[in-house]
Amino acid sequence: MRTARLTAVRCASLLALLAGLTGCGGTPAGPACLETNGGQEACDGLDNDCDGTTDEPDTPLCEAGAHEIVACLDAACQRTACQDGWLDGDGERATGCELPEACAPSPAFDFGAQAPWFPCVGLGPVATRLTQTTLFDQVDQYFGAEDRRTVEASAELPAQGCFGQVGLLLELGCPADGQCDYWDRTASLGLVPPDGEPEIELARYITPYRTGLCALLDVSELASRLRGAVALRSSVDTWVGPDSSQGHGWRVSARLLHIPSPVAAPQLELIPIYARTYVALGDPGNPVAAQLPPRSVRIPADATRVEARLLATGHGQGNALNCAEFCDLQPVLRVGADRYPVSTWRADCADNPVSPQAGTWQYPRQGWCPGAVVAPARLDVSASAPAGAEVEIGLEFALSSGQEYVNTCRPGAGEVVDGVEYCSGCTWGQRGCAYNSTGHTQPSEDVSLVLLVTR
Ligand SMILES: [Ca+2]
Ligand SMILES: [Ca+2]
Ligand SMILES: [Ca+2]
Repeated sequence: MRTARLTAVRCASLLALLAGLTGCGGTPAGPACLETNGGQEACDGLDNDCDGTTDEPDTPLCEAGAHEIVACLDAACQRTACQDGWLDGDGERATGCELPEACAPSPAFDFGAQAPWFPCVGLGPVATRLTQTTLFDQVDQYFGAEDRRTVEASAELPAQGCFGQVGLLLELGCPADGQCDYWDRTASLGLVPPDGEPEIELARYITPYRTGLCALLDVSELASRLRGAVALRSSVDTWVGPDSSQGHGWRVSARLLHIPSPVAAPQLELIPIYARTYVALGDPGNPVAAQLPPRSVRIPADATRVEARLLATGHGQGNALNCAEFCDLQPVLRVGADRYPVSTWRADCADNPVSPQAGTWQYPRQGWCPGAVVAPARLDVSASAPAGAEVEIGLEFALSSGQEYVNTCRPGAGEVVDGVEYCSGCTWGQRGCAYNSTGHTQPSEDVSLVLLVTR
């Protein structure tokens, strides 16, 4: 309770005061002041506590709604502003400033319209509303006295889950001296889970021969992991560096673009199955299952949909059928007893807008093109992965005809004559079985796999 009661307690004469003849302390008196609102100042145009000031601002007159700044103006409590970072999204006073600024609606961006090359294009009106977070900023990657093939970073992403889309802007440039690696290398950005789970491959791309690229990708399906503090890895499988004669490496930049929407992107539960793994193929003595053991996974009891997100690219040449870079070999996803062949062959490499390049960029390849991002395959496997069930998940590989691939052109597969091993079926007609680092390299598949669970 404020000190003011009837002002009369401090006055000589109550009657005189009521008559308006004299004021307190002998000052000329105005009309009599009677306490109102129990003597508590309120925002009502009255001097409720009779202290001579009406609706004095040093008194908390107005109660603020959610994230509001309010003031008593013209005898009424009014919102003068929303707190920083908040908006009145619904126009309703009762809900206050209920909308985080980051969640204010933005037009959606049509990432799919840029398939299959996903070049960097203007974001149009989307650009004004998105939140950008730098993951890597012109980071040099190379191999040499210092091994910078893999570099790590951390970032703080927006915490709120009100983003309708999450984009990835990837820029691959040449080192400062302009000397890009001469060769096409497999590269990826990985998300490192905090709890020792397998790394989640955010994006994979293949470097162009001796030039850079820029790609804009939709990674919204991973949105549930793209918030708050994250740890990241950038890997480029390069073997050149500052002292090399075939280019000096690469320079990597990447940013995440959180595009707001009151309707958040589905927060899929991600179950990482395989981090990016290099699997040797075509050798019955080294089966895939030994390199990539099947994993048993408990599907959440409230799962309504289970999808697989697979990244797979074939590498190696000079083998039987020129596998696995230049042959139509397929990953086959196994979920329980069911098998899902995935066609990865790309016959469109010659259409790549990242061209011309210095090498054989036009040739079709298994799952990739030089200078292009690798689009993940997304398969609905709900029918094979019922809610609550324990399901075994694995990867196999077969030729698109369904036949098993056996590389007859490999060390140990040939016939030894006078101490020299001779192979058959080699792409170039060569007889030697041994791998080298140029025209005859081990057939292999580079894979990563994550389950996306809708609950
Ligand atoms: Ca007052
Ligand atoms: Ca008042
Ligand atoms: Ca509101």
